Amino acid sequence: MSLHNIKYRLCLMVVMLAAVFSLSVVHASAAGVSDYGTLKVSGTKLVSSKTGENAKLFGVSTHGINWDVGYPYISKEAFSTLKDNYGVNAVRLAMYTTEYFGYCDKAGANESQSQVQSTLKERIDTGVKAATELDMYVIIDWHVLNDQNPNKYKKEAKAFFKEMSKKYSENDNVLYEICNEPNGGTSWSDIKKYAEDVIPVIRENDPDAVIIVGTPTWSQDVDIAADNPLKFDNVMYTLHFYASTHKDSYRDKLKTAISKGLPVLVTEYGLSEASGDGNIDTAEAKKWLDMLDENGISYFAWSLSNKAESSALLKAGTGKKSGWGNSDLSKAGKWVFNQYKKRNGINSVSLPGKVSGLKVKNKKGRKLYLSWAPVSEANGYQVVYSTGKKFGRSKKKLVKGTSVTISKLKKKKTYYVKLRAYKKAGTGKRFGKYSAVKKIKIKK
Ligand code: IDC
Repeated sequence: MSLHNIKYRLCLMVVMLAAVFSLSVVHASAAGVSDYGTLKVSGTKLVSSKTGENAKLFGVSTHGINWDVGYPYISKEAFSTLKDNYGVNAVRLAMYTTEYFGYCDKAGANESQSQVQSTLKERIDTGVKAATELDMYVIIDWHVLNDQNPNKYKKEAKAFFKEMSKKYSENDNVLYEICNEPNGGTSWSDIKKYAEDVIPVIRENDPDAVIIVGTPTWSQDVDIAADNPLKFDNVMYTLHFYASTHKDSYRDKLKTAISKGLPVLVTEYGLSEASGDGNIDTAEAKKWLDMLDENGISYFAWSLSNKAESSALLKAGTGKKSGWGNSDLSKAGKWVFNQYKKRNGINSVSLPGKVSGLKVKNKKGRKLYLSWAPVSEANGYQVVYSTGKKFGRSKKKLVKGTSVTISKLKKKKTYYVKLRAYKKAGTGKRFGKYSAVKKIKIKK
């Protein structure tokens, strides 16, 4: 093959790759914080305080944020890939309390305990900020595991949740999970004692945040919690399952809990065995998700990681920290995200058309006036503007009509503006193609 020919083929490949890539970009988003608003618990369900409808979270949990297979995925880029490509609308930040340089027990790191703690709190802050900017919900998870009984570090937990609930008291999108998985014989009454001490600490700063409480035996015994629930509002109880290990008898526990009126949230599930590795069982996982959907229960997949274990959603060892396509996902990841796309119903409507006729004019006082031609069947439009050609650090705005004024722009700066139509679909929105980009300089 001649050199020319090789060059030609390489060019062709690049063009084809670019075409494939552009197909996988942003086209949908599940219902977000701007749709549901603050969440609250009503009966057995998590509901929107705005509309009263059942709020459905299609969630993903990080791996331990203490760990190099977990924290690198705490970013706006990673979360927006989850949101835009798969309709994920919530993330869970799992912070181990003991393992892997845990918050309470650094276990041999070459750092002081308080350095470990401030690093972990910074990671949480990055995650909460990213989720907030992306209109997503976020759970702050106190990941009790090796420490078994949450009472062991109750003092630390109270201080931690006091700080978190103060810091995020204005956030509509933060949920608190106060003990991941009590185990080692920890009883429901032990857990209740812990919860009764920790919940008021959060309530003092954030009176109506949703608080999630773990249940005995690695958060399996929701049936036991249902016999004697806590006396607080806006509390949910967690059930965790790993489909290859936990089957009918565990679904029966859930059935019992629901029949007794317990509000349940699945903050962790996997397709794998309980170890997080081994066989994956999609048939059992499907039974679980069907049951959860029928009962309006939200769920979070464990875990957003490239660790070589079958529960990890990314392909083992993949280097990409965001922007994953199908080939970057593990078997479990492909299955989970495919289910999310089906179950959130976003793809159930056709794409809206591309916006045409965008006009942009300067308006007095550092403002721009935009107008465009309507797209048939659109429920609204998303306007995107930025001072960067490539729309880095862009701002986004949802608009119902076919014109809008955007303000607080920077004097003498050149702005790039584009927009796309959306249709309401399932629990979220489906976006059409972007209009042509307009460029305009803000007059002084
Ligand atoms: C697992 C991780 C694994 C890690 C192990 C111990 O997948 O890489 O080595 O923890 O820290 C849970 C726990 C969750 C477990 C997961 C799979 O909440 O921390 O993660 N699992 O074992 N409960 C049931 C299963």
